Amino acid sequence: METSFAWKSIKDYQDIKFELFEGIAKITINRPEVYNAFRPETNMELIEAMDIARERQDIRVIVLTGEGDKAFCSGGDQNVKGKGGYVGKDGVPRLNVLDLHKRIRSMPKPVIAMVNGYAIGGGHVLHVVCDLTIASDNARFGQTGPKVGSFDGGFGSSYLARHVGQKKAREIWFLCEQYTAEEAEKMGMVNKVVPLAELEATTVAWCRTIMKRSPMAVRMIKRGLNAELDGQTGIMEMAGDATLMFYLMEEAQEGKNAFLEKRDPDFDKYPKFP
Ligand code: S0N
Repeated sequence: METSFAWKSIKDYQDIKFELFEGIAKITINRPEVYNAFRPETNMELIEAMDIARERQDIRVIVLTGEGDKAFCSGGDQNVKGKGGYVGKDGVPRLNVLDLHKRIRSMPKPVIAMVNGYAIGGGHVLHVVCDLTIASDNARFGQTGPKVGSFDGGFGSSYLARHVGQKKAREIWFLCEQYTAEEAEKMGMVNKVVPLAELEATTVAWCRTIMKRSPMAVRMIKRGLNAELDGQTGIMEMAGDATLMFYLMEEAQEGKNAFLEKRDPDFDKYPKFP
């Protein structure tokens, strides 16, 4: 099994690392001294990296992880929690991790959480929002909100309940206990558990398999699975991709060409599928 990969930096940041290997973008929260807790600046950098990963043609899959072998992410940085959110260097309180959730959710490429330790609080929500979770055997999962004065009633609850069921989701939030990687896998919120030493190799292997699949088919599956939960926004995302595919058809091009050529479009020549 390969154990090291030639990750190349895409862009330098303060709180994160953003690297590329083959078609895989790896985004690492790089604040190990606080178990990779996020502050507003961390989320701003994560959001920018996600936007770059969305745009770049040479990126097919995104992996989100944390630096070191202790934590994936321990949620909001309690040192900068103020009234109204987490306070950045500009003095403004923000809950901008929600903008990151939206980016991950609407990313037209798979986002894989590579959980290498604690996924706690907002860090737990981050792995929940990702499309797949691959965890090391030392990983621990749990919510802390009702213990430390926060909660996520958004994806961190409703999407979690789609993974583990309503009763278990309520248990996770009401009790604020921690769960082993094995327990999390049994509950259905983790796809695979591997020894820590094999975590990256396994994740890269899964990415390579996904990259052999049709990007459009994978994209549409993500849209379809999201649409069930995301209401009008989910329908809009899926309909947007249907429009994208329609634009690729001659039938749509005939409409545009007819307009530019100042003639009536001839749609009769296109098949009417039963
Ligand atoms: C992770 C835990 C369980 C690890 O325990 P352990 O092994 O005993 O290590 P510690 O000594 O506790 O930690 C090591 C060092 O790391 C620092 N640290 C850890 N977590 C944080 C943190 N979140 N913020 C700041 N520092 C942290 C420790 O202080 C320690 O440093 P030193 O060595 O210098 O003392 C344990 O650490 C733990 O329970 N951590 C806190 C987990 C937590 O409660 N996180 C916050 C939960 N709330 C949120 O995430 C907010 C969510 C949110 O903002 C939100 C709101 C609306 C909608 C969505 C969200 C969302 O985020 O999703």
